[in-house]
Amino acid sequence: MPKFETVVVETDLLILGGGMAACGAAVEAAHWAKKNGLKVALVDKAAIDRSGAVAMGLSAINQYVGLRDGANSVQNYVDYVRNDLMGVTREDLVADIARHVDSSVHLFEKWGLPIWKDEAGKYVHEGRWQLMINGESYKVIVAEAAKNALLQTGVGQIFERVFIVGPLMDGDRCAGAIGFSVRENKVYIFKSKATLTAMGGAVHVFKPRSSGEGMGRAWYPPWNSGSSAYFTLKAGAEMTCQEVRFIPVRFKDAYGPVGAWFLLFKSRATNAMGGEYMVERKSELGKWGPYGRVKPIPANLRNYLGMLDVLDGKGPIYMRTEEALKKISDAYKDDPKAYAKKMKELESEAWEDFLDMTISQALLWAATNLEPEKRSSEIAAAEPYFIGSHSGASGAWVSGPEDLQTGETKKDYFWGYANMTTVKGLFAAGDASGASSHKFSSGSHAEGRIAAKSAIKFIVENNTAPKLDQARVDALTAEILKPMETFEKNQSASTDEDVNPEYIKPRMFMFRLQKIMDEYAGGVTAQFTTNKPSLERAQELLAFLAEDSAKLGAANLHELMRCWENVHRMWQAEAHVRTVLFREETRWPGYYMRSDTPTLDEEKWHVFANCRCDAKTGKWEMIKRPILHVFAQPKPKELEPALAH
Ligand code: SFD
Ligand code: AMP
Repeated sequence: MPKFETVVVETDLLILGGGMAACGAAVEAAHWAKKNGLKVALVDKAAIDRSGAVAMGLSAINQYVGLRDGANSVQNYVDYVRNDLMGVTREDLVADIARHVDSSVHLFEKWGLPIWKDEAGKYVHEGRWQLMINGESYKVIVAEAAKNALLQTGVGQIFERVFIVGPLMDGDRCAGAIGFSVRENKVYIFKSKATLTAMGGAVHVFKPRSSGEGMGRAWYPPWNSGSSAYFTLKAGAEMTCQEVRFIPVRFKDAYGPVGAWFLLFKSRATNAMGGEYMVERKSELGKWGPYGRVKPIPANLRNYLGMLDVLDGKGPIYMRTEEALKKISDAYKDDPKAYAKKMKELESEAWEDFLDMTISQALLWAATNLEPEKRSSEIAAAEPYFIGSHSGASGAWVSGPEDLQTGETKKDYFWGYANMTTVKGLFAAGDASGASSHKFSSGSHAEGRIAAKSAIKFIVENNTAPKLDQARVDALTAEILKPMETFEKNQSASTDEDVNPEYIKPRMFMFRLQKIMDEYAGGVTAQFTTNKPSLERAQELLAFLAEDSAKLGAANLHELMRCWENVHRMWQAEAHVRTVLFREETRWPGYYMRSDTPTLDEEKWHVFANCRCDAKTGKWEMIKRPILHVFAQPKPKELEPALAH
């Protein structure tokens, strides 16, 4: 067992992660920290230039409200998000992000991000809320601004390739974090007065569709492994919407996004028989209360209609790319030169959509001779992901901003500092905070800024250094490094490093977790369907898995990271199974169906389903929290015209 050096870093604000939310947090924190003479440290498991979900770039900014044009209001956005999430959303959080998001987008442009413009100089919209960008270098541009903000002001330090395992506590206050370098034999102890977790969502909790030669390919980044959920759960924070996983429909096998095709190119999706499920199955929408009547139709209901076709044996489902491109170019067909030019332009836009953010989809198209102007392309529902920033909602339960609360909401939604979790000094943003979906890359950046400003305020008003119990730190250090010790002690017990009676390698551990979730918690194999006995069986098997986690074995630092990534995934899985079990209804068909409670139950379940694991006793508690409105609600009859695209 190699010797590990312990590095102790003391700071005021600790930012965990280096993705969109963390980069936003860095920019804002640098400003307020400088004013108040405070220090900031940012820690990322990777290199922030290309870390997180935006690593490959993006081809659209999915949240732009456009307040300066007057076309939309903050309330319009809140209505959109609430409807898309089948009524379950924290309006105060969504509104807070919506009123700040445009300024993040304008900063991106100032920092050099090319946003498409039309001839009149106006942003080109993909849809009502989405802007088209040339986004291959999106993350590099955003990271550069974050680095400049922290390093050029002298207030900040950046630690790259340091994997954060879990929280350090001083009683009920978060006192920092513990982790290790993935390149050197060093354990890091970060002591802080406030900590902002922004370590993304969780991928590979469920068995992915990609296996064999495609293994590891997923829509969301495989390196976001549930560290945010683990961190907040282990600190004892209340979590929300842990049942609201996201299942995106994506181009099959390489997971290319569909937004540009549906919204910009106005493509249809049809089944193998040529039928259009959004038309043929429209009547199904009537079964889902007021949410079946809103526009746009909620993402999970759109998924569900397609899934019904697949269940009926009408798959594959196709994105009708050739038809969509023909329809657009037909307007030019009387002028052959203009027609050829338009076709070339459309073709290059279609390829760029993938080259900007899901390069492997472009490679797959090329490898299979797929020319989108000639042939349709298969789409399919992906495996479930846990992300609070897209069309899922899982994350920590955080305080809203004070100024947006009404007399009725303040008691339940506000506890002193915007974006603080229920644990003192622990803040969350981006995928790490829940019930504020549809923030995407830009809203996550804006939310990181909101949370960082608020965390600095917390530090100014609670400016005492938390105390750490050294015995606890030593015990955590030993626990973190244990897989390396386990491997070293036992490696000679078998001839194959991967099969050993005394340890389990992280890869095998992950396979077991994914199989449990896939089969019993409504994964692809189970057609996204589950029920009480299946969930209880999942819990039984997860308990065995948790026992075996003490026997994880790591041959090197890289595997040590893989061990802890999978422990993090396991905790995300546990929170999910418990919450799906708790909510005795089916609210998001298309994300998951409970076959034993197959309908919506507005009377009992128009609530947030929250959970918490007691940090001391390890006991789980399930909690219902009310859904309250900060905006006057449109009457059901007004919904459709008010929200139509
Ligand atoms: O269309 C640790 N997203 C899209 N957003 C858009 O605005 N437009 C799009 O076009 C989008 N599309 C899209 C998107 C994502 C992906 C993968 C694809 C396509 C293919 C969503 C956004 O990217 C997403 O909402 C935000 O990035 C979320 O921000 P944030 O900050 O919550 O997560 P992050 O950026 O992934 O960063 C996480 C960071 O945490 C680090 N990390 N660090 C230390 N220790 C640990 N244990 C850690 N675990 C994780 C990561 O390294 C990273 O820095 S479309 O398809 O929807
Ligand atoms: P996606 O590529 O699916 O992530 O979509 C990008 C953006 O477009 C997100 O804001 C989605 O919610 C939205 N979107 C995708 N498809 C549709 C659709 N058929 N109708 C309305 N909005 C959509």
